Amino acid sequence: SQSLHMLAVDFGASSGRAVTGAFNGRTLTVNEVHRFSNEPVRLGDHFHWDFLRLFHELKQGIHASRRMAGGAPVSVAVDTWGVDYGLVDAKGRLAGNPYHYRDLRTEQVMPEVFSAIPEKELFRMTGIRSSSINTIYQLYAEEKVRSGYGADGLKMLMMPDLFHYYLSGVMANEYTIASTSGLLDPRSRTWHSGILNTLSIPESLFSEIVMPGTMLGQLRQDIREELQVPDMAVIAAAGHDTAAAVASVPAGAAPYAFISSGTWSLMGIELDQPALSDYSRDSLFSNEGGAGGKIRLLKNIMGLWLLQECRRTWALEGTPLTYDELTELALSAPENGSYIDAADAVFLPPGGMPQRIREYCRDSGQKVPESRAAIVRCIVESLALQYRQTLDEIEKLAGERMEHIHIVGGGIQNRLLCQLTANVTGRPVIAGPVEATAIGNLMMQALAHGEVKDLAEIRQVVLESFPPETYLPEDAAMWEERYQQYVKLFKRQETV
Ligand code: ADP
Ligand code: LRH
Repeated sequence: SQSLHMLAVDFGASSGRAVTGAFNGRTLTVNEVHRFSNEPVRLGDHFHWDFLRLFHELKQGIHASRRMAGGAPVSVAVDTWGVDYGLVDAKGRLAGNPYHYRDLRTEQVMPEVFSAIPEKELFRMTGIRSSSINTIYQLYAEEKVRSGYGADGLKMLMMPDLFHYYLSGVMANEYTIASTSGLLDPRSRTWHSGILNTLSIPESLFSEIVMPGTMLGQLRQDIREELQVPDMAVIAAAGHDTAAAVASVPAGAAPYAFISSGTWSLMGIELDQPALSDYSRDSLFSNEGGAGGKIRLLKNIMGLWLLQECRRTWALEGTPLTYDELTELALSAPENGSYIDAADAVFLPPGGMPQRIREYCRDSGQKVPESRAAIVRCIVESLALQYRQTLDEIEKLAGERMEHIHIVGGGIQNRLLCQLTANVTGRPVIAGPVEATAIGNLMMQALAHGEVKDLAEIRQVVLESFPPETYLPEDAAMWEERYQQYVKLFKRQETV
């Protein structure tokens, strides 16, 4: 066939998948050839990703892709969740197992970092909201890195770069994933040497930044032989999953806000220049690097992590429930009226989520959601209300009204959340595609192959290939009233 054949491997925080894509110049056809869960491991006092397992799953995906109808893929690209990394020594060995961003070792070092560079200053320098998950605090917590002891020849590779290195032997730091580190200057799009020097993080850890859509190299010969696959190019597409998802939002010309909905809800807009005002910082936005030279101004909202964790706790207690059953529960629950602030970092660590939600409601003077049904409803309504608050802030920052909200990712399978988002924001919600991240990864590969020319063309292809679904707002007056109660509970600064 004349189509371009590619493979995307997308590692989310809760699951991963290998998806083949055939692009015929106008539309993209995708096929999931491998899916796996991503289960972090607590080892001693720390929380890690199981990198070897994940690399094995990546190989399984590559192997499975060779049977793609019409011929094996000519290229592969990996994207992952943000902020995490591995350290590789001068001999190419992985120095220790990568930490999970929810590991708490960073919390103690944040005050130390702020005494060297005040938090407000750090935001002006990087455009990134301070959060204990950020690479900057993780690297600062690595004593051997800071003391320089044993750091000779070490390289820091963010997760997609790490996978690409072990696939191809080529080391690079790709821009979109590097932008999640909290160590880039968002204007020059390079490592911020002032910050590195002040924090004694050696510049030698970092490689030159490559832009999304860069050909890195070829699949190593031993891997090709092991997996019995033909030659494949390894491409730095958009290494950050959220950047890949945003690249594939099937948007037209009207102003819109996006929500990439999965473990996290990432809500924001695209800009040409970073928004570094105090208002932007106080409203908890980050300026991350996007495809096509864009800045993704977005907020990390706890997202469906809240539900994932309740589900995990209830399964441990002997009540395993599917996501559909959880939604049924929420639909059966009476009007709730108790809310949490779903952007609050207290919900970051794993464990005991139902109880933490109850305590949060109690401590903010609200009725305590006792039943499972009440908790699920509290989560879903609180997410929708948080989206509304974030939309208000986005419109202040952008100085214009957003006509629609595009939601992409696994979270759109929660139809109740899509409908409530439309109701609470009063805007049509355009939902899809579910696999936006893998699709964005594939289309950024097509860009690297020269088969599409820019973001606008990518979005047109996605719109034609994966028609989205629209949810229209309902019960506007009731939700406006609830929103007014909600903002009184969780107030933030109001002036731009
Ligand atoms: P990530 O990439 O962060 O691992 P995904 O995009 O795969 O996340 O989305 C995972 C989320 O999608 C889950 O937390 C869950 O809430 C939601 N989800 C998955 N399947 C369903 C389903 N059948 N019904 C409703 N929600 C679902
Ligand atoms: C979503 C995501 C998000 C990051 C978080 C660590 O998967 O990439 O954009 O902030 O993981």
